Amino acid sequence: MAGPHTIEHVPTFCPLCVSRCGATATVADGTFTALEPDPSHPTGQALCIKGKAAPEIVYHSERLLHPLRRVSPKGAARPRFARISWDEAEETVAERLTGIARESGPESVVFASASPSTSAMSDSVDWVMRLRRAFGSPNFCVYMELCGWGRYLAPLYTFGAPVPGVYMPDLERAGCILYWGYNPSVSRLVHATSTVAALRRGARLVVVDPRRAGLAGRADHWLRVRPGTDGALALALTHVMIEQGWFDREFVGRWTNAPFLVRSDDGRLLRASALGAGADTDASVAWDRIAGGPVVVDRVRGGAAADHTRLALSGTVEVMTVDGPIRCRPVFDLVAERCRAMAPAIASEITGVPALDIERAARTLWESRPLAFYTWSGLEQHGNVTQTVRAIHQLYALTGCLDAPGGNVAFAGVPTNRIDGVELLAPEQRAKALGVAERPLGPARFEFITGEDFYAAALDGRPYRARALVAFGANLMMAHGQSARGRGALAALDFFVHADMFMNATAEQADIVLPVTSAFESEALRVGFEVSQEAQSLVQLRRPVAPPRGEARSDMQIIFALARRLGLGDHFFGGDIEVAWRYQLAPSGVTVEQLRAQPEGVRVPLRTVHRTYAMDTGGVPRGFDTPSGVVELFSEELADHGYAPIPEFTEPGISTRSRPDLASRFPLTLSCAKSLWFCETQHRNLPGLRSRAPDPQVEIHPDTAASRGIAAGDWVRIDTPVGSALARAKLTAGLDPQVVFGQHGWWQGCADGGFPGYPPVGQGSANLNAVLSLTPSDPISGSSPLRASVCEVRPADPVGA
Ligand SMILES: Nc1nc2c(c(=O)[nH]1)N[C@H]1C(S)=C(S)[C@@H](COP(=O)(O)OP(=O)(O)OC[C@H]3O[C@@H](n4cnc5c(=O)[nH]c(N)nc54)[C@H](O)[C@@H]3O)O[C@H]1N2
Ligand SMILES: Nc1nc2c(c(=O)[nH]1)N[C@H]1C(S)=C(S)[C@@H](COP(=O)(O)OP(=O)(O)OC[C@H]3O[C@@H](n4cnc5c(=O)[nH]c(N)nc54)[C@H](O)[C@@H]3O)O[C@H]1N2
Ligand code: SF4
Ligand SMILES: [Mo]
Repeated sequence: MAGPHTIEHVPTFCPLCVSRCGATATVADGTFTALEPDPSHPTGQALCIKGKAAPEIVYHSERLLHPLRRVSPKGAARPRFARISWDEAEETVAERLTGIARESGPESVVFASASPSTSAMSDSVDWVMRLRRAFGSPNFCVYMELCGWGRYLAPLYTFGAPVPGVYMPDLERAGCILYWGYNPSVSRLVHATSTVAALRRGARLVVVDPRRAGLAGRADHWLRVRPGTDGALALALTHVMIEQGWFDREFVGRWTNAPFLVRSDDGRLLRASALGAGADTDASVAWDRIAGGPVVVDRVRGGAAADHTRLALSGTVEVMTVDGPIRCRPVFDLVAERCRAMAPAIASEITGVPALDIERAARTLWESRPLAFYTWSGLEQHGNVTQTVRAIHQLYALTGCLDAPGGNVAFAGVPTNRIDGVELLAPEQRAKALGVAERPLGPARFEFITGEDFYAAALDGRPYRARALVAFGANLMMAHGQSARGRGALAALDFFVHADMFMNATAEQADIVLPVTSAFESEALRVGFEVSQEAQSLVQLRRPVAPPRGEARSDMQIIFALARRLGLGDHFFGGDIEVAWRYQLAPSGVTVEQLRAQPEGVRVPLRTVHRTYAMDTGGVPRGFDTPSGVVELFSEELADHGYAPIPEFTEPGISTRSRPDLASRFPLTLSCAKSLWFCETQHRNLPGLRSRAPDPQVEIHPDTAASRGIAAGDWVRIDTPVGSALARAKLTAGLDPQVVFGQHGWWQGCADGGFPGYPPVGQGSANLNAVLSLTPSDPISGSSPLRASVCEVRPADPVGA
């Protein structure tokens, strides 16, 4: 007979992906049984099916329960591990890392983490950074080049700020929303629900996506771009806006470097020093139309240059310089020319988007202001990403909506102490980041290394050997292109420790594997939920709703314990997590006790401040955090390094157009997108999810399929110049017949549901990344061309037959 039941409802949030949906957990007699949406939470309008399946993660039969040590040689087909104690595991890790750092420098130890957008590593990723920096390594491998570059770091070269990463779309007030290579219906539920609410109140929506996915079906304009040609489309839209005068003259003239003169002799900005003025030598120069002469524009634009309406935006002028007369043109004139070369009729042929649709969309973007935008994976994973997002940032600058209500705004954050240890890494160590020599402006400048650079260092010792890897989650070899090269790189390491809830294809190459609690078994601190001012004002301490499985420990516990063993305890509050949180929270006035007493979270009253660039700071405006203090349509920093200073379009490096030699064998364009049912390479082992999406999928146009003898549901081979991967055909009439869409992340079996696994590489593999290339990567960021390459699709033998 059943005893008395206790049912508890615990306010919490789901940390499984970037949405971080507010939720209520049901705990029945000590067992976590369900997760439901909590509409009182600013991100709690809905939960996706993955969140609802959370208890399956907690109680899964294949969870890692004990620390393990490898007992079979690296590269063995079936790796074997033996159980060890935490003490032995920590001791081994500390001893090996210390030894390797002593012999080869701490930079030879690479740190990695699962992306905080696809895992609960958002709870602890700042502490991983702190550990890495305290240890002395500048090398963090966390998919910056595939996931974050276009949103966080590339925009620094235009805006001096992460737009749209930190300057998020103000969906509650936007008149028009632009989603470019972003499908929140799959990837961030909270943005999807707030977008639907915005559409209900009359906001317009423009979606740029090769697939009619998610909200594209409800958009005023769905622009079906050919994968990887988004830069051309952005320039064409911008052309229409410039031609029609659909741009904010005040903002462009005053707050961007549009009026700055560019010399025709060297293509660089004209400097005051060239005028022989002697004054502010580094300042730029514009052309005063009224006075008919050059005028020095310093950072804050005092004097004659203060009246930006006098400054020319077009035309060619001759300026008398110390080198004689030089013909110059304002930046804006060059921008307009570059865009004119990509007028809709031309762009249409490149992108596949009809010219009329481009013109109409441009009108909506302008007339339905304020415009708020977001870009993501559809743009990040390309060999031309930096120039593409710069072209979009340029378009956005023209609207003048940055930092204005209803545009992209920085919701005020709860004040805290920074804990990522930025002060702990010496500049000379920072300068050793892998890849910084090849791409000085790329992610390595910010201590993020690419998969390609990690593999080159591990395999070829270029520019020095990466000898060890410390990974918190992350399925590196499955997540980067050329998985076989990735596996080789992992096997070549002298030491590899991996912390995870489950064994994965990457962890199989580890020397030590550490069991991690799932997000629902550990306490975690979240400061701000990003998507709105209300969300960003919330601080929540997530409570465990189930006891840790086996001997599993949270990432935080592992990091803090490891820090002590490595002799870095002083940087980690003596190894006491609670003391660390108190330090972090101190400026907020919120206490750990308060958070424990209020599991639904504490709201700190905060207000969004707009147009901070115009704020007065001691008589001068604050400006933008760029070298010139204004938005840089023309980037001198890019020019200094030999890159195009004004956004341009280049055809993807492996496309049917750029590689006619490949086009006959591989006539189709291959891209990919995330699955609604799984996060990245995870979750195929959960019966509740796998039963809904049992097989890897490739979307293909019905005509393209028919001409190859492929019917809906058939097993097919996706052949690329790198190899073959299996998938089942899904016929999608909305696709361009020349374009197919695969899914990455397939390897895991689901024993509890009777679904097969697939080898991560080789015969029978369904791993799309095993057949995608890491190169040719973006010259500025090193991003891989995972979303625009070539393939052929052929019928395959049924899997498991
Ligand atoms: N369900 C689920 N949610 C997730 C994840 C997951 O795996 N599953 N992963 C999380 C992570 S790590 C991330 S980074 C985010 C990503 O979130 P999103 O960026 O929204 O992810 P995707 O759906 O892969 O890509 C967005 C859209 O880009 C389109 N696209 C593909 N190629 C191109 C192109 O060349 N140009 C343009 N314009 N569009 C293109 C795809 O068709 C897709 O609809 O999602 C997070 N949330
Ligand atoms: N072809 C193609 N390739 C892609 C992408 C694509 O769209 N197409 N997307 C790219 C992007 S945007 C990203 S972000 C990467 C994602 O790459 P990863 O971040 O490596 O992706 P996941 O598959 O989510 O792997 C996570 C691993 O971390 C573990 N894990 C989950 N939660 C935790 C936790 O809280 N703690 C610890 N210690 N471990 C945890 C999981 O069990 C799993 O083994 O893939 C990239 N690769
Ligand atoms: S979208 Fe789904 S997986 Fe992501 S946080 Fe929300 S419920 Fe969790
Ligand atoms: Mo990501």
